Amino acid sequence: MTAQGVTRGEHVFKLLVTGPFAAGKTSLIQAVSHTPVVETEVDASGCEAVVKARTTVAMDFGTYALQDDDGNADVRLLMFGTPGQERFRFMTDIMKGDVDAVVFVVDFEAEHTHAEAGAAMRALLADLRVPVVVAVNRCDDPTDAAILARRLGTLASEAALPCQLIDQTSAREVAIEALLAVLDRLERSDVELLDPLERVVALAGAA
Ligand SMILES: Nc1nc2c(ncn2[C@@H]2O[C@H](COP(=O)(O)OP(=O)(O)OP(=O)(O)O)[C@@H](O)[C@H]2O)c(=O)[nH]1
Ligand SMILES: [Mg+2]
Repeated sequence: MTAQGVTRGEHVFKLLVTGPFAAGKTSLIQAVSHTPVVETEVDASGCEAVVKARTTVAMDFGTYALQDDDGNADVRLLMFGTPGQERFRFMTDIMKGDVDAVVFVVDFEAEHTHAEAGAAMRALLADLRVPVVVAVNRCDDPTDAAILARRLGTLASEAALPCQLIDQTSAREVAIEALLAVLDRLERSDVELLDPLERVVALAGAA
């Protein structure tokens, strides 16, 4: 188990937020983080600059905490976002240690990225063997999101969410889905949590 209790009763999980260039990884972390986001965006150059003005060159870091009724943080997600450009792929290798779940972000409308995204996602999951949540950005239809996720290579049991990652509520749903995937895996592997799953699900509903 990679989760560590930082204070009594607190659980900390590490999420790796990754996916193709311009999929919406930084947007997700910016939308949900409860702490100022550490980001490493610089002006894009070459053909990337046509797609968007700024691009991540090292990592994004943000946090998301779920609190109980007394305002104590019971669960904290540490979200590490990778760059999307191929030339920075080594950053993913640096950041993927001790990950509890992967949030794989893909832009539904950027069809030209999907084949390569699928290959990268499958390789990553074969290596890490952790739960994945596919965040299908710029998509409103759960069926479309599920079909794309299956095409990328997920199992039917793995979560695929349609989302608009510039929207806080939508991005939060993705973060909570990732937490539920982590907890589900912990339950299946009989790793003891101090608090039962039901409590965290209730907290997620109240967030
Ligand atoms: N309309 C719309 N735009 C979005 C949405 N999510 C992200 N964007 C925009 O898409 C662009 C790319 O988003 P980023 O979050 O920078 O993408 P990224 O995956 O971090 O990109 P790299 O780090 O360069 O790989 C930005 O201009 C965002 O504002 C969305 O849900 N709807
Ligand atoms: Mg980025």
